[in-house]
Amino acid sequence: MRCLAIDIGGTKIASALVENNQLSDRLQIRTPQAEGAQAMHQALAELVAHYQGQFDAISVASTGIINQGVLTALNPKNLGGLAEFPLKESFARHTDKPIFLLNDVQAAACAEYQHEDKALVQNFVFITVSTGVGGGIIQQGKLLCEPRGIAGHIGHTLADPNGPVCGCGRRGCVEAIASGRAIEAISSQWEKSCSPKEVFERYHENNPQAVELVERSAKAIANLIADLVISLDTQKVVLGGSVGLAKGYLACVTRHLNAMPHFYQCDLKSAQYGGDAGLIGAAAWAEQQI
Ligand code: ADP
Ligand code: BMX
Ligand code: ZN
Repeated sequence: MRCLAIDIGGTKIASALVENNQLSDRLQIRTPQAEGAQAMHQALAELVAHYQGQFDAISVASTGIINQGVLTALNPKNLGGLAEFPLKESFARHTDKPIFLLNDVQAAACAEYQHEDKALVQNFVFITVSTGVGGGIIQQGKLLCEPRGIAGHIGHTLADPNGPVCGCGRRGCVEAIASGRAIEAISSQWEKSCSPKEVFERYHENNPQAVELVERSAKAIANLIADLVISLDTQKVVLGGSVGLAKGYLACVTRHLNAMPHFYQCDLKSAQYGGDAGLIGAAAWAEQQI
């Protein structure tokens, strides 16, 4: 099957044709910000038009809680204030082909779990550290996405009861401390303000402000992993997202995790598919549903 895979994140929308885990004609555009639902409809329409006639199905991996074809943002600030969007209907306007949908990080988990030895790893979690912090949980070999698409929203577990208020309305979520947006909220206020990408450049130059900020994010993710291991018997975690994949980040999380008692530790790796995990996982998910 030739699948048009679309990965909608808070910062970028990636798309590609996917067949047997191989990508072709990959495109990337910025996610419309503060421009409302109409701009999102328009962006998606243009994407589908580009691939028209070349796919057997569309599979969408999107940020947000995906339930009954509708995207509900847990943290609307990640989507420029867009709280709800009729994702399936938006695509159905432009195609008669089957449309599959799931959360972006749930999709990434499907992609990365494909190659695990199922006899060795039954409990697996993908964590993305990107615009937000998301998770895809595979428990006893099965992706948790029923009944409401909420499972895996581990970026909204508690990191610090006295931390900043998260865009979801709760105080002290992991996402409000570890995500790209959380890093940017602080680095944009520095005297020499900079982007998260530049924070990592300064981190590698041992700039104390940058080191503190990256350590704060990585420590929250290490604690999140420890909580998963002790509550779900998670055997392996894979990290993705532009912050999760940034040079030095995995090593930093690993150092914090290894400092914990051994019952809280697990195997920790980077996403093999890198920034394409969501696209490949969306296509794999569609194959599984047919
Ligand atoms: P999305 O959330 O749309 O899937 P990304 O995974 O690219 O997109 O994550 C976007 C976040 O990552 C933004 O907060 C951005 O500032 C940050 N970011 C982008 N590139 C880098 C980089 N090279 N190193 C660290 N952070 C980055
Ligand atoms: C947020 C939430 C999750 C998403 C995660 C990572 C929204 C809009 N999104 O926690 O559904 O999986 O961010 O998303 O509430 P990304 O955009 O950073 O890839
Ligand atoms: Zn939150």
